[in-house]
Amino acid sequence: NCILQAVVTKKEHLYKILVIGDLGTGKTSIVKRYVHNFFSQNYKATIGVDFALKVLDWDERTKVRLQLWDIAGQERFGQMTRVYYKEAVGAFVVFDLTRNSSFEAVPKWKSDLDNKLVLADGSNIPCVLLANKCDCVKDGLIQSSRTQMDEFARDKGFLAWFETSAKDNIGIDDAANCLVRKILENSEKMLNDREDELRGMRLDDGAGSGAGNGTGGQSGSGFLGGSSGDKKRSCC
Ligand SMILES: Nc1nc2c(ncn2[C@@H]2O[C@H](COP(=O)(O)OP(=O)(O)OP(=O)(O)O)[C@@H](O)[C@H]2O)c(=O)[nH]1
Ligand SMILES: [Mg+2]
Repeated sequence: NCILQAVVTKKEHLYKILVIGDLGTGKTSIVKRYVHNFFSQNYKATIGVDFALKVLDWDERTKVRLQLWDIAGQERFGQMTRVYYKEAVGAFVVFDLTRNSSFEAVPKWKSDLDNKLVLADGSNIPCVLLANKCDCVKDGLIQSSRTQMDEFARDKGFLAWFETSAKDNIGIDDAANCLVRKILENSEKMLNDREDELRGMRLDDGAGSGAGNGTGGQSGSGFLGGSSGDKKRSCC
């Protein structure tokens, strides 16, 4: 009985997540490390898009399936990106710490994303910036660079940024957990907004029908569209 109840009450979510950024920054390597705990030095450019599925037992009541869309860097803000972006609820933008041009491209990837995709409530999808190949930077980033990165990420509307290495398995789980936490928060909020909206509609119906309200305890003031419009950004 207990097992049956646990199965029944477990919430399952399927989320589409994008992995974008310049050619050769390590998108495929990050996905492979995250999903298969595997790394290879060989570079094989992605053509179009690759898919991977990561299943997380988030907590005892929540299972999360992440459908990772690993998009070829060579797609560079083309028409195809719009098709690939559709219905995604979160994203990683990846740059290569050893290649400045890949960092300079970050704002372009971010604005391409924001221009082509918004959530149901009109806000941008949560996006985490990954500074990859940190194993190649001797002693890691210095403090002033970190402060600059904090500012850059905030300024460009990223939820957070992480130093990562697909090679040495650094930062990837933390970055993914940060993104998933925000996505779950967003979907909970959207669900609540929708429930408020439906409740408002029901109350409105009751008031409109004229005859003394049937459902006990509901007072008259039905209100519609209770969306707060408060799009708070936060870092985890
Ligand atoms: N040292 C080091 N090399 C890495 C890391 N991540 C990826 N690489 C190497 O960088 C090269 C490119 O990696 P990919 O994962 O294929 O890059 P990508 O972003 O998927 O490239 P496209 O598919 O062309 O967009 C490969 O040779 C990888 O082995 C890392 O964290 N550290
Ligand atoms: Mg790739």
